[in-house]
Amino acid sequence: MLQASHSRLRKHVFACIVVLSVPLIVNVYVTIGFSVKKANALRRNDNIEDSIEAMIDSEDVTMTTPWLLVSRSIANKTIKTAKEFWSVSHSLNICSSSPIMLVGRLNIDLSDNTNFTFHKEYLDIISGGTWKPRDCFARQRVAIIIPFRDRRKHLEQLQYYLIPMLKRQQLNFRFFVVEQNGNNTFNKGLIMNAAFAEVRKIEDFDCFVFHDVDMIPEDDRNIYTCTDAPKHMSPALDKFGYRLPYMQLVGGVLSMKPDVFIAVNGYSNLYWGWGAEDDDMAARIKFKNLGIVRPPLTTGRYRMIKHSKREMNPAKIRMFLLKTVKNRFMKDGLNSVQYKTVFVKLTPLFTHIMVDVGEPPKDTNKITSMMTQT
Ligand code: UD2
Ligand code: MN
Repeated sequence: MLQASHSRLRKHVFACIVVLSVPLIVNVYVTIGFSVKKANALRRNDNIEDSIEAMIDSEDVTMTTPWLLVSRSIANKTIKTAKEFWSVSHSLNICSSSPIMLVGRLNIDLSDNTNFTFHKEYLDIISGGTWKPRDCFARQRVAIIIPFRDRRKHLEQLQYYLIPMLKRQQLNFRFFVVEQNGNNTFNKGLIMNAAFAEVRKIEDFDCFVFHDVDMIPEDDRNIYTCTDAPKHMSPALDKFGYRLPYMQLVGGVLSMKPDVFIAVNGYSNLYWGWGAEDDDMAARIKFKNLGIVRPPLTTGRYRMIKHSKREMNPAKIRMFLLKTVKNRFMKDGLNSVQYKTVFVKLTPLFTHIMVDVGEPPKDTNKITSMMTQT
């Protein structure tokens, strides 16, 4: 009897131990499972961080990037990161007009000591060259229009300084690089008009900044937004001893609201080769009584990357055109621009618009005779 009750007791104790240990085993198993999972997750995170670091440091990315098209995997990662970045939606306050992130005067190094092809700040740029602040509502949507041909290094140098600066300014921006196809004489005014027309088909903007590719801003307090009047943003240039050489200068960097650009009928289409299409724009602004706004010389500072002078528009034609602006500008400009769009491509840092603008009239006298008829 005692024997029997002992063996029953042993059975009970055994059953109790089994019952009690099950949760313990399950618990240990779950805990181990969780820690394995957590460890894996952390490792994955590390891997992602490592690979981003590797992307930034990689010679591969920086040395073999044709035309800034970084490898597909990086582009995809960048797009994914940026999409996640923007999927957060909440009601936002309007961004400050002088954000606290601004640093003032910038440290510009244009020597080959800097690698201009990649910057950490590029990681959340959406393909096509778009960005907007996440925690406030940008004051303006700004299109940066860069006339371009054969200045790839300048473009890399410009974006290297301008992208982080525009992010600090908390603007909603997008870069458009507008390239003239082929080797015919460059016509900056005409491709600016083509750019404006093409960009308007793609997206709405509050502000257009017409930006020479070789103009590097030296101070981030020069805010890239539009005022009601056209704003000449680059009054202080190293090349001119950081002084405005003449009151009517609007060359370099000029911002305009779209309705203002339309009111002056854009740029002239008739200036082939270097010179005076900017002075023609200044005359349009004058004839429309719009006035020119400028930042102070302390902040409207730029460095122009050194380059050789390009083929000039003959002085005779330039002078003739400048004398005829008043009677010509409402017929020659945005409303008469002729071009063909060769392609529009999204690259990681800008929207690339290739335009064919034909060739200049063979007979230089033709321009003057055309103008006499109008
Ligand atoms: C001055 C003006 C510029 C323009 C020009 C007269 C300033 C600071 N700049 O610049 O705005 O009006 O005189 O035409 O006043 N480009 C190319 N590839 C070329 C040629 C031109 O990309 O082969 C683009 C590029 O964006 C360049 C811009 O056109 O920055 C102006 O041409 P430039 O730099 O040769 O003329 P520059 O420095 O005399
Ligand atoms: Mn230049």
